[in-house]
Amino acid sequence: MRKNPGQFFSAAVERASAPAASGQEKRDVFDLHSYLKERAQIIERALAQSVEEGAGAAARLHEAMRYSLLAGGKRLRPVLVLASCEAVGGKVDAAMGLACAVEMIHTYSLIHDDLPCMDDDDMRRGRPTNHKVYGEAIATLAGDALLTDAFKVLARSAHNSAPPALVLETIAELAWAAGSAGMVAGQVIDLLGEGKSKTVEELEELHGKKTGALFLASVRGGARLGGANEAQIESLDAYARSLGLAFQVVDDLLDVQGTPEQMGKRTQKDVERGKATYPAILGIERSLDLARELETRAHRAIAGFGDSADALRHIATFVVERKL
Ligand code: GRG
Repeated sequence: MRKNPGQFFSAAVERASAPAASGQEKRDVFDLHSYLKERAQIIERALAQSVEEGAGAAARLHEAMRYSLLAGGKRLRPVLVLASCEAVGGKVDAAMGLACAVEMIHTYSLIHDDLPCMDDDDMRRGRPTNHKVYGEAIATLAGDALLTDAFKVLARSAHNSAPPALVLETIAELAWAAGSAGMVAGQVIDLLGEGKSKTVEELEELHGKKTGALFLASVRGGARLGGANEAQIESLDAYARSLGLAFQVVDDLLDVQGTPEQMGKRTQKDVERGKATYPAILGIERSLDLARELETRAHRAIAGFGDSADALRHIATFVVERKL
């Protein structure tokens, strides 16, 4: 289905790496393409180790978990974990457990979201959805296991690489972001709101929970594990909130403007399911303006950081310019 995802990915990365406005020459040397490629490789290796191939009765479960977890994807959330850690001068090893945990939770949410009882989708990340290959029961359990094991992976990092007190705080924040106050709440609001109109404020609340909370936990957690002080976390918090919302505005636009080949999944879903979206409420042009405004806000939030935050700056641009 997805013919050449790299083509679209590279184009957006090139724009995000393009020379910035005058006065920002120092940032032009940053090569986002190489950065994302190198980070994705480290993350892929760590993820493959986080969910090992099972034996015996559980082999099928582990196969289903790995099928979706190692199916590619942009790896945006774990990259944000590592970039936030480095932005405050931390070493990526300290945040690798969190990087794996957020991607495992994200993957569980995609598997469950694709189930017939939710969005009922056949394609994800350019391949058949988990339940199409393994059946609904195993897909549900693969999602459950990814969610649970995510916290095991994060908790274990306290022994290996990060101060236990910081890991504990990060576990609590990640549980909040993924649970009944965050992502799951957002999903419920989304499902119950189908066919009903929404204001821009209501849409912001929905997406703040459904997708924004995990972005927020990724950035805040990565920074915390990297040794950030309160002021740095506050600035990065503002960055993450703008970035998460920009991501969602662009996601809505891509659902209208993208093709299944480009996206590796079905498009035009929001209209079909009667979901309120930014383009439906604001129109295409104003939605694009909003995404750019949010990108500017994200950049402004971390203006006080030095070169160590260049990756975060370029990622904000990439999120708005992306075509998948
Ligand atoms: C089932 C509890 C539960 C929650 C589901 C996140 C979510 C809530 C559903 C995913 C459906 C969806 C399309 C949400 C919109 C934004 C989003 C999360 C898109 C997918 O994220 P990407 O683009 O995906 O980062 P990749 O595949 O690149 O990782």
